[in-house]
Amino acid sequence: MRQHRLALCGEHFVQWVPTQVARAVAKYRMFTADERVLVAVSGGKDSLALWDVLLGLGYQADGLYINLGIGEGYSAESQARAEAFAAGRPGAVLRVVDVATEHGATIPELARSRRGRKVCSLCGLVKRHVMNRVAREGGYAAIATGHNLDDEVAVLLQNTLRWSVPYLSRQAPTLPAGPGLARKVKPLCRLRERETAAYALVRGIDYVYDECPHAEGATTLFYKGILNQLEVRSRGTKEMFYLNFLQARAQYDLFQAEREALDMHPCPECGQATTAPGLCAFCRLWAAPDGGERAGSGSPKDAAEPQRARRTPRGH
Ligand code: Q46
Ligand code: ZN
Repeated sequence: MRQHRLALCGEHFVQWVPTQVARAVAKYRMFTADERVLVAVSGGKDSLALWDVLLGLGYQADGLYINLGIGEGYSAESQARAEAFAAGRPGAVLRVVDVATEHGATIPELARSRRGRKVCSLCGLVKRHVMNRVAREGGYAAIATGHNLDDEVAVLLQNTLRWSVPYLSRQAPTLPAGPGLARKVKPLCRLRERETAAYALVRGIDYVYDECPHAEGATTLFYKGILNQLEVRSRGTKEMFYLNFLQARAQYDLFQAEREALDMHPCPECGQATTAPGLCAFCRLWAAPDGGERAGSGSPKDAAEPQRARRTPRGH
């Protein structure tokens, strides 16, 4: 790990990763040992590595798998990996939500019936809603997602190039709870993608290697490529860009006006917070044939964000 000037063998690497996660959990006040955490697991390396680390650290971490009905068996295979992971850890609880069973359509079916809406945008909206609902109903203090440093930096670059203040204001390792919204945390935010992959491999975690078919060509991947090139020229660029952003944000209380201007109120249908007048975006989606508001291209890797009108497409 050139950016840390550190080289570890497998045995010591899988001890080092949890120390980094524990440090991030404490530094960004994500949750305490007394609080229950809901880990959003996709069957991929990041989320399963996260669940593995949190269980190993002794946190009360349950998993949530959301079956989106994607691809020729992609969702089924992902669910199988998540279930196999849970089955191999005595006491681990995996909650499963099947979107088609609960709401009557898979994500691709929903996208087909809502012409003009991008699959990833709809998918992110549905996942955020389901995560919040399960967290509320289950009494979880926080929802943890497997976003790593590369994910965070790529989204930060996208949002910065557009000076998309609404999204920049919500990019943080910990987003506090709001009315009807659980706290959202990203305990892997200081680990690189290759580090979470290495951790999963050394730990023998069986994860889905394939990306979601809809992730192909996603703009996030393009920005990750650019950042990797920058990193070759200047080691540590990713950490510098992300950590200095967080520091400036805290030091100068950036985005305070934006946060204060947010008019969040509970959706009359589902109770989750929204800035939209009347029903939230999720409830409008299933209520109206055209799905209510328009959406942009969306971000392939879902993240934590209040349900609100999407002014620009770079939600994270
Ligand atoms: S699952 Fe959903 Fe992602 Fe697939 S459809 Fe797009 S948002 S790419 S993280
Ligand atoms: Zn609603």
